[in-house]
Amino acid sequence: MDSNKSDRRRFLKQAAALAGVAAGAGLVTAKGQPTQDKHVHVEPPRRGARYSIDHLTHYTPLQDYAGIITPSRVHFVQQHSSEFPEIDADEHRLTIHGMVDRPLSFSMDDLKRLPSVSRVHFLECQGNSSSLIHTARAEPNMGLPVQYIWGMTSCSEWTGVPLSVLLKEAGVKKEGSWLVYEGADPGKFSHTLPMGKAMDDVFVAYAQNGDPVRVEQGYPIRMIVPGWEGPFSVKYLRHIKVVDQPYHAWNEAMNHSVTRADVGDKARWYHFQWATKSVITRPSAGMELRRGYVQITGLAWSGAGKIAKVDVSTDGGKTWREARIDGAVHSKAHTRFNFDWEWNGQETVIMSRSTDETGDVQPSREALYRNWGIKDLEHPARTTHFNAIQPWKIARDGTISDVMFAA
Ligand SMILES: Nc1nc2c(c(=O)[nH]1)N[C@H]1C(S)=C(S)[C@@H](COP(=O)(O)O)O[C@H]1N2
Ligand SMILES: [Mo]
Repeated sequence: MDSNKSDRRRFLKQAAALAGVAAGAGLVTAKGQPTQDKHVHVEPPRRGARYSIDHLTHYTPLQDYAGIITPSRVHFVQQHSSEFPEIDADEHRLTIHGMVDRPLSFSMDDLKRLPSVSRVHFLECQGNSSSLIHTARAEPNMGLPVQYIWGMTSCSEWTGVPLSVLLKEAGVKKEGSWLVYEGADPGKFSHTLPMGKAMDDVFVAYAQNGDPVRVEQGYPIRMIVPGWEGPFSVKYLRHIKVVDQPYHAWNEAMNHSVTRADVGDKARWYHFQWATKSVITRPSAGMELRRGYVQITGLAWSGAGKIAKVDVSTDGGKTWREARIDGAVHSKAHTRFNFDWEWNGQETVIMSRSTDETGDVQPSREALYRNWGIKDLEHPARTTHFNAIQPWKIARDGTISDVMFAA
């Protein structure tokens, strides 16, 4: 072991030994956090609008910002409680227990002394862009279709401590093959994670775009599970238990599993990694187009890695041309694409199709349903993990509409 490594080990040991002692002052409290900017974000928090339990939802206005970083104040929100927990960061602890050699408890100060990483990653709710939303009626103040259908994804630069650092410090026992972990919100939102992913690129984030993690996003700490569906990224993270089997936490069993007729109505269990997706954010439904030059712009992403290319069709999918990627391409992150177009005033349909670095291509709705072995809209499988190509129809008068289920 080189001296640098052994220094670091000693440092980690000291940090762990500090655990349990109240950390110093100076951390921002929940009250000091920025709130939603009403000018940009049009929707106030709503209760139980689409779920049977208390639920707070905000959709990101994907059409209203540039580049790939979602301004923190308009990050989407999926919160399974009637209000956000107000946590005193000075008192907050993260414990690791279960099948470990040394159960540990970290204060925020302990965590900030440990080696950190800053990574740009998207988060996306398992229900984002699902056919359920395409066929639901918009409620007042939900914004344009690209916002309320696609806006349960956002992308931030997150900073925190690799989970592998914490788990190695605790010493995972041989039989420890899964984690089950819990947030400090009233519903104790919990999730399961296989050890392989936990040791790979998962981290415990305390910063979002340079600021402390926003209250709505899990202040003071949340799990970031890059590329996997939203519920894995537990907010207000409090306990991590190392276990030897997957758990079916409430959210996984009730909210996140999908039954399939072709396997005797058994659940497929929950999904893990997002497949590749893309959407044209401008021009999109609800906007009006003028003849002549049009910049088509949008976002593409994949849970499997980097975006390799994005193709755009301006003739309803008959022909495709490659879009320009603009700015940085991060792994498991939103990627900006632009495409120059001349609209001649004729009726047409525009759409984007992403390909990721593994060669996976975003499917049409028909191809997706074929893959899933389902035929129709009424099937429950349609409600999660939807990644079909989004067609926007342009009428001769320049109005634009969503034709996912009408084309
Ligand atoms: N503690 C806690 N973590 C949670 C949730 C929650 O309600 N409570 N919602 C989950 C779901 S369903 C999603 S999609 C993401 C949303 O993260 P966001 O609200 O920061 O956008 O957080 C996940 N983590
Ligand atoms: Mo979600």
